[in-house]
Amino acid sequence: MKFSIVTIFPEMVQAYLGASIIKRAIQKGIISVAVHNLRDYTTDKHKTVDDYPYGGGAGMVMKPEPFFTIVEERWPSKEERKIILLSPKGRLFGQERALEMSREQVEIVFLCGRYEAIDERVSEHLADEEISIGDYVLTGGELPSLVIIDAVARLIPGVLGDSRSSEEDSFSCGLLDYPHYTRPENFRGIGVPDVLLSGNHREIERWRKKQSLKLTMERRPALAERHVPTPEDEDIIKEIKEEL
Ligand code: ABV
Repeated sequence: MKFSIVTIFPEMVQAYLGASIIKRAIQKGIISVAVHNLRDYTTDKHKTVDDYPYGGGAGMVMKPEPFFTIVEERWPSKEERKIILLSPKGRLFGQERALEMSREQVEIVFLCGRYEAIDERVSEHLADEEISIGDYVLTGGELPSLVIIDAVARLIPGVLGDSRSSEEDSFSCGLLDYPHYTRPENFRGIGVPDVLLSGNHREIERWRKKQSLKLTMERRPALAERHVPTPEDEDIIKEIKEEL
């Protein structure tokens, strides 16, 4: 899967891409991430990427030309690209969108803005989609791009080791993850739930499912509502409610 990031701070994203699982996925050739400096697509001697806002007001606005120039030069065919603009105004990114993107056949290009804003013509006439990673305002689209690449990459077969499947983590089944423990069995007087030491795998699976359901109901009621329970889940949910 091919990703590109367009930014005025290539070094910010290169640092993250050069470590751990994403680094290995790139080395293995499962994903590629090309990082492009937006300033290389300016035409004036000062490499200007921003200007004052029409209508006045505080802050600067990123100019449309460098974004249009790089896209038209590097990804001229609309059929072979998906242009994503990161913005707090975008549609909210989540695990479902990550899974869809992991099956995407065309190159995904992230346009990162800085300063207060990007000229509206970029979102209206160049981007295919505007995406936000959450309801908070960041200083630029670089972290959101990396967040999305990270969430998408780990869903592509071969990126995580075979021992680590993405099918069991929080959200993949629509529920929060259950609690995990490792050695020692007694840490500063704090033990491990007996059931995990019992060797009874059916009981362990049931306990884990109950913990997941309970935590999701407590912390993320909207997520819990969307979960479609199996007959065994129904039984566990009844038990949780009786314990309240
Ligand atoms: C993109 N904040 S996405 C550019 N939540 C600047 C700020 C920003 C994004 C988000």
